[in-house]
Amino acid sequence: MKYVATVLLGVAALFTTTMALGAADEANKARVAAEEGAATHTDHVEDGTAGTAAGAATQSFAGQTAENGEELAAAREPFPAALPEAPEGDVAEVNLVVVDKAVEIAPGVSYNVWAWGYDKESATALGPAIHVREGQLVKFTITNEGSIPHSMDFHAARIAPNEAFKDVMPGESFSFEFVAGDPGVYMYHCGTKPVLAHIANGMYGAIVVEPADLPPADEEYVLVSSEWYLDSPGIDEPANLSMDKARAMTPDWVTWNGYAGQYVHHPLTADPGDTVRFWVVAAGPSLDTDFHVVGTVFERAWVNAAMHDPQIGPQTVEVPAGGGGVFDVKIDDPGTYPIVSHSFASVELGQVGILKVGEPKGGGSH
Ligand SMILES: [Cu+2]
Repeated sequence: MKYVATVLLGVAALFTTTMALGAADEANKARVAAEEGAATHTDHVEDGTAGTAAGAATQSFAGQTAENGEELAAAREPFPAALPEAPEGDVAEVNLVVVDKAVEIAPGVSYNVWAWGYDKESATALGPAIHVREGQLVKFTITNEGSIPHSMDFHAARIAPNEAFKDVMPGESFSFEFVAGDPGVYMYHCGTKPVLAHIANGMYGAIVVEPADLPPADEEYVLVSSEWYLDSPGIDEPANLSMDKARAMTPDWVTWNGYAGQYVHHPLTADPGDTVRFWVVAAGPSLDTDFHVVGTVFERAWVNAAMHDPQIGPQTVEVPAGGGGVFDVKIDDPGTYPIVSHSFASVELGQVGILKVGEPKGGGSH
């Protein structure tokens, strides 16, 4: 109970002050809250339920950012959230390369990921948002330029996984194709064992399979949630995966599109009265996302990305790990509207962004 109370207090502070995640005092509150959470978890492990070496292995680095983290976050180019164009015609070619590299996942915090990209230079964690139209043939090629085997599992595909989703050795390429026959937004990820490690190291992304008959939207954004489990703070040198923390589901950071609070520093935008569509995937590897936009109600929600039958007017919708959802909001009043998982421990750990509608008055939040 103490942990819950501490998190709620920390979140209240986060929301009533600057919303600038990573600001020193907020980061400190987050760290203290998370350390108490880790302590609670350690007690649990010592009960013998998890059977792993706890203690130092589960020390939390939550909220620990570089001293110049705010400047770094402000200067950094955010992961593109805008839905890219779908290709014309009957075929969508998707060629992704995998490389090992260190990327930033929070202000001044770097981590050794297994990165996806259209080329080595742009590869990062997560992989690029892919947009195809219902009925298109997706011709996919993975090229593994990393140091260990990887693979590709498209949740949008109906295909024998033992053939299509097989491991691809370093230095090799592999192709398969499928018809994008089921509209929605889907997770894609590396399915090589241990899958927990490959997803936790950044090997996921979203593919939008757009149906022909969707009502129009003025702005469309793709948001992928995921959590990060660090074996060090990642400030002086890149962190690697803590498999103990990943198994225990005690993340250090939880992010939209791979970087804590990036759309607080670089808000998503809309004009008053716009219909804004969010294509949301919860990549996990283990946590769900309770999708909520503060200050509004969903105009339409295609729950579980089942595109035939939207719900009208829900406030918060669960997006399960490995699942998706599609959400329309229509906001008339200019302002800054936080985009969160309403499981607020995740906000505390970085899963918050801002939808900036028009030219807001004042600088604060609700
Ligand atoms: Cu992999």
